[in-house]
Amino acid sequence: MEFSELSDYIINGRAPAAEEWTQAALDEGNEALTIVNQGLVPGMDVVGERFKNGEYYLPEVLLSARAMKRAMALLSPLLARTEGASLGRVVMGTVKGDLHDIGKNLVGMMLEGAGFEVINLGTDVTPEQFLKAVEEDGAQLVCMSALLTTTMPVMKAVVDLLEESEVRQQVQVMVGGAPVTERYASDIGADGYAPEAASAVQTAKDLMGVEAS
Ligand code: B12
Repeated sequence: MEFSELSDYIINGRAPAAEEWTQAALDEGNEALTIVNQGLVPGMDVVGERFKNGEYYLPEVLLSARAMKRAMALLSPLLARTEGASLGRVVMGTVKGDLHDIGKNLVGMMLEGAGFEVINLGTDVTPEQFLKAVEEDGAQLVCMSALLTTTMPVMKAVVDLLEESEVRQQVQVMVGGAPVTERYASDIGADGYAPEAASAVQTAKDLMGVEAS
């Protein structure tokens, strides 16, 4: 099977075909992570390029996002590891005003797969909701995602709110999303940044003081 076939199904927004291909690839013994990295993400990269260049409009992007989600639904349980002690509790969400969740969910799946316990607050999450979740769930790591330059400042609002309440000392903050940079992360007072899901796992482990495996 060629992974480019799956990328094409994502690019062309063909959800049932993406789902069938993914199932067949799993049946053939391919690793879930390989399918994500070699089929799904390259497909979504092309979608992003086409959107940027004005070749794709929102309806096409939505169809691609739907195809991506269908395939991810099959892979998610396989990436999630259930056995063993938790490496730590993570609260994650896409910040207020922002509805992009594909990358965030990918990071969440990878963190779960690595052994973290992930509480996913979804999208459009207010600073108050982040704070409440940290307080109620006793999280040690907050992960925030933003895909719009206009919603990036909400990340700072969350850091500031955690700072104002007593909980900042007990949590690490990691941020990410296409427009976010390492520099921005440090400017707003976050503890960590990662450009993509695999390095997000390593950064999370570093922040939590977990030995590299
Ligand atoms: C899919 C998509 C959509 C879908 C979202 C579907 C969904 N459920 O997520 C829909 C169609 C809904 C959409 C809507 C809009 N979108 Co849009 N969208 C995209 C697109 C094409 C791909 C995003 C994606 O899923 N990428 C694939 C994933 C795997 O990558 P990722 O998100 O970057 O995540 C990776 C890393 O960033 C990182 N990461 C992500 N989060 C986190 C968090 C942490 C803690 C860490 C460590 C790492 C991390 O790891 C991930 C995995 O490797 C991008 C283009 C692009 N190049 O990003 C535009 C893009 C983000 N959208 C854009 C725009 C403008 C919009 C709209 C405003 C359009 C409109 N006029 O209505 C709306 C806004 C809606 C809203 N309020 O949020 C612009 C943003 C421009 C800007 N700089 O602000 C982009 C860049 C397109 C463009 N070039 O113009 N969009």
